Amino acid sequence: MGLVKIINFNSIGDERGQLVSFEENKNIPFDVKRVYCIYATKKNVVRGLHAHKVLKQVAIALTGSCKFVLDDGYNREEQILNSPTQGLLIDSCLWREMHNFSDDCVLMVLASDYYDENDYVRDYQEFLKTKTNGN
Ligand code: T46
Repeated sequence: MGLVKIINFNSIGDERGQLVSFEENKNIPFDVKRVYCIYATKKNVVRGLHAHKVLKQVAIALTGSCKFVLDDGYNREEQILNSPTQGLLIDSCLWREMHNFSDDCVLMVLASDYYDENDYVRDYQEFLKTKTNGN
C-alpha cells in the first residue's frame, strides 16, 4: 500500500461559487481535536522534518500549493497539494517534509489530538530506529 493517501472532498457548486466541508469521522477519518494553518511561508523554506508517534492528520491546501514528502523509513513518496477539495491523510509514524510553498499557500491541517511536543520525533536517525524496532 502506498504512503500517499488522498481524500477527495465533495465540492458543492452553484452560481455563487463553491463550498467544501470537513466533518470528523465522516470525510475526516478521526476525531478532530485541533486545526492549525501554515501560511506566509518564506521562499525555499522546508517545514516538517519530523514524524509523529501517534498523531494522525489531514492536510489541505486552501489556497496556493506545496509539496509533501512522506517517508516510512523504507520508501519516500511525493504529493503536491493545490486544491481545497483534496486532503492528504498523514498517518502516524511517517516522516514528513513540506517543500515548494507558493507565496499564497494557506495549508490547513486537521489533527487527531492537541499539540504535544512529546509526540514528535524530530531526529531522522531516531525515526529510523523506531522503524527497525518493529513499530
Ligand atoms: C506536522 C506538519 C504537517 C504549536 O504551538 N501548536 C501547534 O498546534 C503546532 C502545529 C505547532 N506549535 C508550535 C511548535 C513550534 O514551536 O509552533 C512552532 C512551529 O511548529 P513546527 O516547527 O512543528 O511546524 P512545522 O510546519 O514544521 O510542522 C507542522 C506541525 O507541527 C506538524 O505536526 O505534521 O506541520
